[in-house]
Amino acid sequence: MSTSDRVRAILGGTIEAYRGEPAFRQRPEVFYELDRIGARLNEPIRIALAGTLKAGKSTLVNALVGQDIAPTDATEATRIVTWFRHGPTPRVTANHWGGRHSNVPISHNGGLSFDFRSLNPAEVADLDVEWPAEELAETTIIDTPGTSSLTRDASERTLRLLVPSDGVPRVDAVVFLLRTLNAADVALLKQIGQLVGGSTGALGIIGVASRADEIGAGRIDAMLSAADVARRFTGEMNQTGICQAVVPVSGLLALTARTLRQSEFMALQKLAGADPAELSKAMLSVDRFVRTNDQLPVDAATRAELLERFGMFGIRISIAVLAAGVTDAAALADELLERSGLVALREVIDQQFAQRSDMLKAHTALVSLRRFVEAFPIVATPYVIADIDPLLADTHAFEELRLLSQLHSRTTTLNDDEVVSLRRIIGGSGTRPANRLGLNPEDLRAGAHEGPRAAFAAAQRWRRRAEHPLNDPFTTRACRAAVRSAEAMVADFAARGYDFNAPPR
Ligand SMILES: Nc1nc2c(ncn2[C@@H]2O[C@H](COP(=O)(O)OP(=O)(O)O)[C@@H](O)[C@H]2O)c(=O)[nH]1
Ligand SMILES: [Mg+2]
Repeated sequence: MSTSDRVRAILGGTIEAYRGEPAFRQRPEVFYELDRIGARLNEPIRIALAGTLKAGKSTLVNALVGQDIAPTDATEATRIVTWFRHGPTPRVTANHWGGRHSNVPISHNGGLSFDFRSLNPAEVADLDVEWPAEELAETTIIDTPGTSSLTRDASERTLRLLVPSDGVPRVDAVVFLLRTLNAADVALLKQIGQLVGGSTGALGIIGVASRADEIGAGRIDAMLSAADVARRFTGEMNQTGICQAVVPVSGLLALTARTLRQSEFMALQKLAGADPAELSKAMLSVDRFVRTNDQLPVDAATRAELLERFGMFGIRISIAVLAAGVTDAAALADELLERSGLVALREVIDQQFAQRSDMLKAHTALVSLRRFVEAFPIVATPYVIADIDPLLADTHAFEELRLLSQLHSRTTTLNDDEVVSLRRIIGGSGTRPANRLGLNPEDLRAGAHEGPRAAFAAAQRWRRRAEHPLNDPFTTRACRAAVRSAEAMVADFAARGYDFNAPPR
């Protein structure tokens, strides 16, 4: 039985138990809540974007969806938690605090904006945006108001979502955007980390060094310095033991790449063909770039529009790419997307969240259910908890997730190479066998023996390493987890009849 099925079984038993309690039979809200916990197991994984004000959260939502649907900058809507889900037609609903729902008119001028004239934002608990974007089919994305000491109300709304007082998780994973690493950010991150992982460590937070194109003041090597900053972030955030990975991303560049217009491509091409001396003078600063200048082949208004969409770094990079011989808009878009960091972020999201989405959702359901039966105690409460706790403790995938975050901050007696290979085998670079074993997918084709051999060797090696007399308890625990991960692959390989790229049975 899969972990999700076991969670469903526990939930079914719990619902029966509440039905058997006279005190609860007439309380539909209790059953509504239990149904909701179960329904979430079948829904897309929920990923929230959080971080300080103007960190670039809404822009990154748009970049991930590939469309301009999240309002950016300080409009009313950016002060409210907004859910972006897949739906057949565009629709925006405001959920009011009292439980009332109302339809919000959508207006389109460049980006999407919500018409709040008939609404009082203070009365709105959250906004629900349904949108027919393929990217949302398997992921629900939640945009949150920035956290800052200056906007208490917005910060509280975000905290209520990410660290709810009832302890019932509303989201499965968090992408946390940071431009700097200050004490307030770290404190919030820690608070979130405690909840996301229950009391036993984080189960899904990725750090993003955001607006990465601005880090090098728009210079062409900006993304390189952004990678340095991300490494420093990673180092410092690893000390906190909260994030599994930190990636530098420019949401602006990614969104522009995904929505590049032919007219923009043509304007950039004209600029790339301008007199080099004139062009480099104009590119010295933002002010110069948007100034009236008859020597440039593109008028000032168009240059200002380019600046808004690409940023100075994006324009520099585009001109360099065009000068290097790229001749069509699609190739330029690919190049920009790659450099934006979005491709890398998507890969990390896939490795850390999407491949584990069933496990993350099962974890959320177990933690939610545990809180629920404690909050509404019945005779069966201790029995339900007795079912949940061993599942939380024994499910190997949960242990992998806990270890992945703890390995950063805990000292072990493993050397650096061992840490790298241990992280990999417990799924730190993806949960597929090729990822875990560091093999090419071709090595795992039908009839090849590299896969089972590597998995078997890994199981033996980690078993020996687990028995080393100088291990501390944490090191032993991590090595034993690696043994279990390797053994699971050996078993899985055998079950697939040695066609290792076949789907698991
Ligand atoms: N240069 C640059 N600007 C960005 C980037 N992401 C967002 N911005 C700008 O920063 C401002 C705030 O962005 P927004 O997405 O609304 O931030 P939020 O408050 O975190 O949702 C907007 O003017 C964006 O155009 C980025 O990656 N690079
Ligand atoms: Mg925003």
